[in-house]
Amino acid sequence: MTTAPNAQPSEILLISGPNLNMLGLREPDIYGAVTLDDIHQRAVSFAAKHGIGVRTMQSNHEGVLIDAIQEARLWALGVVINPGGLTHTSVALRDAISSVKLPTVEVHLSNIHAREEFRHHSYLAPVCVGQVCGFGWRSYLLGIEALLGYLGKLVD
Ligand code: DHK
Repeated sequence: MTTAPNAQPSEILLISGPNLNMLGLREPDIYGAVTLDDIHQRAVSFAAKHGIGVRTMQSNHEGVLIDAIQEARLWALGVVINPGGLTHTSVALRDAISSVKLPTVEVHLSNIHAREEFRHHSYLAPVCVGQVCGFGWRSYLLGIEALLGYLGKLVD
């Protein structure tokens, strides 16, 4: 099947950064017991109810995340990202989000504002539509819901 030349994209990109491949094993008292694969399945089925596809990716490497964001400008409606520890360090990831101008929602499993002071600041938040944190794996679904609402793509 070919895609009409003026077809609108109907997919979003869900990105997870460093150490989030360890979910389920990693400090479950902070990050919960649900694996990233489970979160991805829940994200895909949630978005499908609104007629939207989700491409998922995780990397421990900053440059790979930047490449994914740059490529997403060619096909994605928007981005939901848990940047992991890069939240608090990465000017380059922030610049990638600014460059592509895709609406982006930042998500965190934990409430970063209630943790160590170095986690309170996000380099990405100012270039995102908004931030969801503190709701465990549900932060991902809330972030997707927020992005779809922002895009006017939520189905009642
Ligand atoms: C995940 C991480 O890996 C941390 O470095 C962040 C975030 C918080 C989360 O809560 O999902 O500080």
